[in-house]
Amino acid sequence: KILVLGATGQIGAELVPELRKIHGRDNVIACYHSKQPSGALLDGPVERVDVLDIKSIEGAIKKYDVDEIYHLSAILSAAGERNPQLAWRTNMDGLYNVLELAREYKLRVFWPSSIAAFGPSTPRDNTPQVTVMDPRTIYGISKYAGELLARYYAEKFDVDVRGVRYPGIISSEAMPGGGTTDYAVEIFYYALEGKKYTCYLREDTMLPMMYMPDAIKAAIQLMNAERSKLTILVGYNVAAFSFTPGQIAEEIRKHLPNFEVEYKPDFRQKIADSWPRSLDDSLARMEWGWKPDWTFEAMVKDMLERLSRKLRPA
Ligand code: VAH
Repeated sequence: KILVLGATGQIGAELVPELRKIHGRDNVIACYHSKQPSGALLDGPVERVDVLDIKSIEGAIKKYDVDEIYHLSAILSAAGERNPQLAWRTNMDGLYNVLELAREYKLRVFWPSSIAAFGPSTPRDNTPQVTVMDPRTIYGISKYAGELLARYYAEKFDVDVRGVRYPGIISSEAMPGGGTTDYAVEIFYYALEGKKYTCYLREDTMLPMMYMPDAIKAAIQLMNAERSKLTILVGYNVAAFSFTPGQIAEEIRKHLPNFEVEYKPDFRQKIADSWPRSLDDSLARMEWGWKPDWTFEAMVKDMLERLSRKLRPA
């Protein structure tokens, strides 16, 4: 049985249905804490779990006879800067609790890191897998520390934990919550509602991004990989495409010609400027066959099609 912690978040909302298709609806438990599950998540078992309470997670592990955990619960980069103490506890103690239970119950774990683990002195173009890491957000610090802690548990206690460093993720089913890359999802809603979008990043801010179907594929592919072939286990760079707010606005205008965007950078500009513009994901390609399916143009077209169906129900 598989426990998905953080199932009502941006990734969980699409990962749970995909895992249920593969493993069977009743074998994937969608766990939530503050945000109530809705929609497709209710097509199978749901459970309220507090990742800061190890007994709460342990209760779910025993109740469902769990042998695998996808631990997605986290407070993201922008939200974390508004409450760094809560972000550190949620991101670090939550991961620590999951790793301790994985050690005790011999569970397999998927846990994502992020490009937020890089920082201002990291080479920003084609950022290598192994390079200078100096995260400056509490979220990025917790993600880099999480990579070190997870790898320690893998080496010291033989815990089978695996993960990738996700770039910004664009999704049609759930909004991201409190990230720096959220603009790349919000912008589609404004375009489809015929409203001008005020972007909180400069027009030329280049960031690595990925469409959700590819993000889900990366997680499942890595968890299915032959463990002996994985040299770093967690923190694999994975990339699909990079774009700027100006470029995605231009691509949307190919479908919605009158769409307008104005740029009013806020505190998130400094976060974005500390992150890579593009990633080198050759190690993931070499060790477990990573390769994105979606191009930037195909993602924009698919997002507009899916959201227009959602916004104008038949
Ligand atoms: C964020 N969406 O913006 C997340 C992600 C790389 C970005 O970690 O914080």
